[in-house]
Amino acid sequence: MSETEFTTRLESARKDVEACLDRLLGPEPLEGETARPETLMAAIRHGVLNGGKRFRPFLVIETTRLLGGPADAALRVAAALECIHCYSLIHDDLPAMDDDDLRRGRPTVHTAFDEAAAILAGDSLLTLAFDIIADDATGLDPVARLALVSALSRAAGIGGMAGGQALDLAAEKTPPDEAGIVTLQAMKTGALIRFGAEAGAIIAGAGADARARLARFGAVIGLAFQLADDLLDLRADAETMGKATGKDAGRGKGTLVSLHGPAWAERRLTELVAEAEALLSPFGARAATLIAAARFVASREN
Ligand code: GRG
Repeated sequence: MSETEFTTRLESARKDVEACLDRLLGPEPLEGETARPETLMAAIRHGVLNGGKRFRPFLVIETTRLLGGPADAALRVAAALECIHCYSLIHDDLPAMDDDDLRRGRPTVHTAFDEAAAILAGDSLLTLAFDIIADDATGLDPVARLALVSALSRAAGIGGMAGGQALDLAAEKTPPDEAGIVTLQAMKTGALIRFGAEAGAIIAGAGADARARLARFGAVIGLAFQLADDLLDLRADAETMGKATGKDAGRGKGTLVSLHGPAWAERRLTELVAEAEALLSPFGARAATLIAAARFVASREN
């Protein structure tokens, strides 16, 4: 698949996901809700409808398509996953964590609103994600919905993203060794990406083999995603050398790139893309979009 064809696919998924998120984040309370407070909704919308790549949702949509699963269910699960990703970014930007003023080129939620609003926007998105999946409107049988809820809880929680963030904060005081860095990154960044790929198998009702294969594919491109992110940070550091201050100085410290250097990272990215392709080889030509996704991750520029 050419880069242009891939970009068209990614863009089309992005539009669908954003339209779905826009509907799910409307002002009208759902059955069982009392009201949707205006300022809270504005903070949530600020943190979600603000121009992300929507790569994790794309994986849900494309892995479901690969296995012939229902596209409307995939779209809702994709939107749920993006809600969790956006919650994590909103909380990560808080002063108690990364303390960032800008996200996706716009003021962070706590900067545009306040810290309490950012905490509550994140909390609301985290719970909403599970409601979106559990709702009858997702259209999957209850066993599949429960499997998705369980897999997403584990990807986002103690042994996944939140745990990875805890390890990352601890790493500022005690730098981890190489194995520690790999574990931290697999949890903090990799777990949601892995879920994005595995979700298609659950939605399509695929067997354990396909599910394990797609989960492994997700884990491999999750590693590539983080490695590419570390390379981008290194380049940004090089550009701002001498100008960077405080937390922005040396963002690339404590990463595999800082341990082994950019040339090693480029080689490792090539290996990871090859591994991702090999994992999808049983699916033949139908896997072309996901293989292009692996290449996109490794060569991304933002
Ligand atoms: C607060 C529980 C909690 C977790 C935060 C996601 C995260 C964990 C921290 C973000 C720090 C960071 C920049 C990690 C590197 C990889 C990453 C997740 C980048 C952002 O994801 P993209 O590139 O962003 O998909 P967009 O904006 O395109 O959605």
